[in-house]
Amino acid sequence: MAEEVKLFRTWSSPFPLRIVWALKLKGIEYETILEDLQNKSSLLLQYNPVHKKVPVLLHNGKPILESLVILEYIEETWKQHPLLPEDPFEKATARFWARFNDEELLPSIWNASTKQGKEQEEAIVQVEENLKYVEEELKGNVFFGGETIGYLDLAFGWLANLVSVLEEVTGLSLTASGKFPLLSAWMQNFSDAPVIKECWPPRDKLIIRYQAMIEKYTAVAAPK
Ligand SMILES: N[C@@H](CCC(=O)N[C@@H](CS)C(=O)NCC(=O)O)C(=O)O
Repeated sequence: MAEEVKLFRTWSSPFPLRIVWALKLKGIEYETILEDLQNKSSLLLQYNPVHKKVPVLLHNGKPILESLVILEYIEETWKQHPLLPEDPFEKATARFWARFNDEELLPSIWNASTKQGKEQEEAIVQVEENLKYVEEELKGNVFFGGETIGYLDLAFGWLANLVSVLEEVTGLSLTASGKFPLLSAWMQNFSDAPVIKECWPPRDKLIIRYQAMIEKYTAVAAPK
């Protein structure tokens, strides 16, 4: 029986992109279901009733949720092109940094882009501290996964295009100032890898989308 693999995503969201890349790297055929997050489909609500978010991976009728969990599911289900290292310590380290990305780095970059005044200044300091850790992780490696793109590259992948989009929208310089040369080189190498490159959403559309999002967040946060 042919396998059923469906991915619920949007055209622009960074978390589902991790799954798009993983499926491409492993050569898995799948169907894309594009969601409008302002008007979520009944299927998305049915499959992800807790968070009601994308991505959702549907494999033979079974929903798998949360992008990092989905990456591990893909890794365990389809063995070709391994994404995680075999060594338990290296595997644990990759998982640690993926969580660091989602729980610390990403929120700090979002805060730096959307807050104002003192809160923004503090967020920028936090971003710099966080990026120093990331720079350290790249020492001696082309990719976080070593010589080839792996799980941690996919987890950090959003940095390679969205940070520059946010920088263009906000006028901030978070990574563009040459302070993180290894990270800058990684961003270039990762972005240019054919499997990754072919999946980037159009930059001009992203700029418009994030401009609108940031205006909305800034307006909500501004004193009346
Ligand atoms: N921790 C989740 C985050 C997913 C997430 O935030 N998805 C956003 C799009 S990038 C979403 O679906 N938002 C809809 C909403 O918040 O209502 C993951 O890694 O999958």
